[in-house]
Amino acid sequence: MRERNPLSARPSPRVGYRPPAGALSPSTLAAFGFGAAAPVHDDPRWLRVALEPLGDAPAEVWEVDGEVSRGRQGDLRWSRGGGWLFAAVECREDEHGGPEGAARYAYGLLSRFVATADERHVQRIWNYLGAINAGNGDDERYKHFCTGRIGGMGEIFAHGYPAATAIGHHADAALLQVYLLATDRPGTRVENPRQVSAWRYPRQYGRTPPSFARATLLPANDVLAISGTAAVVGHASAHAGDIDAQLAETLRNLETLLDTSGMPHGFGPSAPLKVYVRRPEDEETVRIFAAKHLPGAPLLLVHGDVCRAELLVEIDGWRYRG
Ligand code: 3EB
Repeated sequence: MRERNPLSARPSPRVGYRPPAGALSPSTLAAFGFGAAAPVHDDPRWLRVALEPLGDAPAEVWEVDGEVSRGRQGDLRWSRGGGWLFAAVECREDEHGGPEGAARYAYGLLSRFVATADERHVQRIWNYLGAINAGNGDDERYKHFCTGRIGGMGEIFAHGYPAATAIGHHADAALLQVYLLATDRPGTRVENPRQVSAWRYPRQYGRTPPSFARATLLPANDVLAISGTAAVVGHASAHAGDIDAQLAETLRNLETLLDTSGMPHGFGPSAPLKVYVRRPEDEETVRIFAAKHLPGAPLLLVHGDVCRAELLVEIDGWRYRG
């Protein structure tokens, strides 16, 4: 058996989109189906995400080097292998008093679980909640989610926030899904010099600022894990209602993250991306933009609402160095 050099970080999971059949192999850390028509597998590594695909409905698959073990503990399920940990919580807000209580509960479970794991450095986290923009002003559901999230974040987040995505789904509005990727050493958090860090957003965006980093360079320096990225410049939303201009601004933000982290320019075959589209009728516009500006990038488009009502599109994903 080959010994692992203790000074070198484990290679990052390989992320790809595949047909859902056969998505799970012994070295699969996690796999995701999208929407109500996705298959159900009784395996803790499989999560059916409550976002409907636009167009093809591939599965997203994370592969690691090594055998993967797995288990469940109440509302939490986990898998680990090759130095990497996947953990997910699904819960119902009506059992936790609403979006704030559900977020506090989900983050509490995840924080306590990760705190006792070897893989305690959370690199990336995803959040899907229903009716994200319902409610006015400080009562918008996303803002309550932000308060619960920070309340449930334990010690493991005390040294800085992971890269994240928070998107509104259109399934059962009470369903909250949160999942994360962690490993045994810290990654490098990356902020975007074009944007105010989310945790410093001014009061107008809510009582509790969103707690996430713009990206994480994974410990082996081989992949940039990119947070949900939208047309935010400074702290303001740009180009309200204009899908073409928002896509162009989002791409400027994505390119800035590559520059800032020292990753090579451009998004192509080594950058699997997800695009969250508020208005399904914008699918064609998004595909035309992607064909031109993200040539060859594996893409998964889903119907999802960005956490600010005026934003029509958000893009997240991975940029592998080679
Ligand atoms: C923004 O830039 C857009 O609350 O976890 C993007 C990524 C956004 C993550 C989150 C929110 C989150 O502020 C919104």
